[in-house]
Amino acid sequence: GQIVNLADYRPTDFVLERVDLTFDLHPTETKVEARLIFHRREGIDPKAPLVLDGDELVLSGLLLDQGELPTEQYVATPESLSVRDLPESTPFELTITTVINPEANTQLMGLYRTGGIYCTQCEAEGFRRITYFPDRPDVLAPYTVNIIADKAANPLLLSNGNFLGGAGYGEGKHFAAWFDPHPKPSYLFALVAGDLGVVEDTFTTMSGREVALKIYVEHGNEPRAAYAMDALKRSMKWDEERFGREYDLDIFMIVAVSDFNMGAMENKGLNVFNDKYVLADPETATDADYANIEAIIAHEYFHNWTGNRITCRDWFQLCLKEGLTVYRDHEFSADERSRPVKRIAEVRHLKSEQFPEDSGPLAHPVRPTKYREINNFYTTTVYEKGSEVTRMIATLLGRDLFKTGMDLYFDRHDGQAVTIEDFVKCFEDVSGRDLTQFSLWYHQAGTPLVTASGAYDADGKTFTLSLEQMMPATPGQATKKPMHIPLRMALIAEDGTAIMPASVSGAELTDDVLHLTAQAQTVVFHGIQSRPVLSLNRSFSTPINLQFNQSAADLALIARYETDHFARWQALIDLGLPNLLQAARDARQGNDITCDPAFVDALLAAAADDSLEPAFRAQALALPSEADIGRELGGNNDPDAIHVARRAILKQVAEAGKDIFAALYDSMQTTGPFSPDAASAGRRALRNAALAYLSQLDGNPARAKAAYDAANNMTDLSAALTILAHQFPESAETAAALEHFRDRFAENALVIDKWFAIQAGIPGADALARIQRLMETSQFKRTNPNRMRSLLGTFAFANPTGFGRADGAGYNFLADEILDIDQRNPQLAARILTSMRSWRLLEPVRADHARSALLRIERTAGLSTDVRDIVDRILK
Ligand code: DPP
Ligand code: ZN
Repeated sequence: GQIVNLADYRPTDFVLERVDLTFDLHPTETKVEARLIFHRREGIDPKAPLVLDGDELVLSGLLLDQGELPTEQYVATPESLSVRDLPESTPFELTITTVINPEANTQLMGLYRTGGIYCTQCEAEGFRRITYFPDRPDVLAPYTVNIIADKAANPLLLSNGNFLGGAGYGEGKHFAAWFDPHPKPSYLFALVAGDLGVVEDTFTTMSGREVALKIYVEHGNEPRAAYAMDALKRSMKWDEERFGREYDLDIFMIVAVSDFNMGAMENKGLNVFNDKYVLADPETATDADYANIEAIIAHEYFHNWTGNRITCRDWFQLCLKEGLTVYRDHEFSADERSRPVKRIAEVRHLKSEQFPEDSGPLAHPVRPTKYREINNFYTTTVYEKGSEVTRMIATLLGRDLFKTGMDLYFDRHDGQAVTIEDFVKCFEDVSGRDLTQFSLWYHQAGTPLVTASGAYDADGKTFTLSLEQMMPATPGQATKKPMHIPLRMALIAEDGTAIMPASVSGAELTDDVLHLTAQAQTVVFHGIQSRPVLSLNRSFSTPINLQFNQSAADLALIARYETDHFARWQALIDLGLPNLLQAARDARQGNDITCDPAFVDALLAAAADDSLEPAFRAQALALPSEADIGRELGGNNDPDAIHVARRAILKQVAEAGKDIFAALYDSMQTTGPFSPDAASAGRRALRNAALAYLSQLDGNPARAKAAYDAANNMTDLSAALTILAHQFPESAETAAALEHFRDRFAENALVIDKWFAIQAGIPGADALARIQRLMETSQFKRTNPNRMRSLLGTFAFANPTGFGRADGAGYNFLADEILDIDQRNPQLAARILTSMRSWRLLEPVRADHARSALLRIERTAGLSTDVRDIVDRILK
């Protein structure tokens, strides 16, 4: 675990011209022959050796231009191969043979086995587990791949690019050859072999080329890939229409596998997916699953241009491909669904996942400058905040100029491995804007705090807005410079109409974007005829914490009249949050819990407003989570008090809204055959929100049980089961429903994951015993990442009272599990361990327990670099 520094970047000494790989597949002894053609870069010392990366490799053969090499000419260790006395200026060919064991590869990095098939995952540094190689993203080459395997077990032999041909190979074997003409880095290499079912379609690109589309799934699952195929075709079309990007091979393949560390992987022409993000049908997938499939299919497809055609110079630039591609998939989903509802979901996710990261010990810049383990930088900061930064560039430039900048980026850098500076330069060049200050968003970690206050002067007809920004300290960055913060805003009159100022001084205002660039700024709006209500940070134009003490009446006015529906939702949240925070303090003190009627009225008015989309109303009714409340409280947190407080507020809303919820529960019923479209999903979400409130009031499980029995799709079924389990964990109805659910879906691993997750989220101190019982069941599978995330991940990330019980048993349990998982799959262990990143916000007794559990991990010998890096940073 050496620390890698951005400042140390330099190009390789040798240029890789081409790659020719031959795999002789075997479950435990796969032979890999890599023929690599290099030449020494101009100006490089003729004595400099060629040094290649490895990871747990054993060299079993090495040839230079097909001749044996004397052993004194090279040094091979599991981590590297170094060859000296290589030709000074002419190209040469190295032939490297390694033998690897896919069956024993429990890290799921490199070549491994899942569900009887061979599959690869090479991002970020998995290729070096296959062969010795310059395993870094700025080494691009065309690849030829030959695959030899037992024909009966592996009728399918797939790799990147276009299919060249195949034939029998004797002894029951056959082979296939693939050629990828697009130079690519090793992290985009993929190989899949085995016996799978396929769903096929075609797509005709904008220039009229026909592309074969194939989605490979386990036999029997073919019908469940139809939605993914539909999403793929819509993605291909959208990228042509919105960004002018056309697909560039004859074939595009997706393979769904059941053991996968991440969501999916954009390997050139051969995406490999966690099957959770491919498979769906009404009986087994929720509306959220459908939305995720659509988004992730799009995301990986969009990488073909933002990531593959133009890739990263080094891993510090990860946000170059990820932030940009997340932004692109967000825009796609917004166009395909409801833009404001999509934005609300994005901001909820950003605040619940990225904000805690950015304010805790794991905070890092969107473009970091050092890392110890790159696997730990596939974070919400790089992805989601990276997307927000891209969105802000689009906000600063406007939609058309942003598109022009993207066109320039594609033209200028196609085929290259580039940096964030190269990307930003394109937008400076097309706009003439200096983005130096703006670029601090890439370099300064932490969520800016913006404080705002407004004053209306009726005599002078002015509205004065005072803005101040504060950048919190983060690890390694004590002091920071003021940022360029683009705040969308509107001024609204008491009657709900928009107020247009005659002029503005003290800040640049372009359309509805106010530019905060200094540490403090006083902005004066002139010609304001009546007291305005300010709606600030519309559509969450900038990812900040905003401190702006608006009256409940002003917030209610925004909630009622804002034309930006995101801002309406934000106003409802801002109305509700102080109530939740006060309730948590009161619960801690044993006081009565009360709730401001202005909030309840505004919330119920939105819930009952038929002019609003049902999905929007459901988002309004979903109050901030317990973890959100804890983050807003900001310290000395008692998860039990937060839980009691939130439940009490929910109940008060339920009481006041009883009739509205009963009416919604009836009227939002969808009829006819199931459709996963956004409007139908919104109706289901609103209906199930109403059901959850009504069940709070009932105090018994009858209504939820009836909903469970009546459900004819997984969205309704799992919603009812969640209400049963989380609100009535001890009831006979819940036990019966859980058993029924398990038996009905016993054959479907993805549904059984839901069964585990729902139970892992049941609040209360007995959660741990439940988790331990579930780990004893025959359905529990330690080696499957989805299963581990469903059970342990849900427990640690989404069950604050169960995981954070006062005696520390939850933290201790997790520590044991992390140490165990780390033996097999360090990446997964490190990811689940990040659930402890906010331990310093806990009240002292729990914080002490958490620290002890973390110290126990830290003091364990033989930790992976992944876990070592996270635990050290969390404790620092
Ligand atoms: N590059 C992958 C992605 O698209 C990482 N698994 O997110
Ligand atoms: Zn990605």
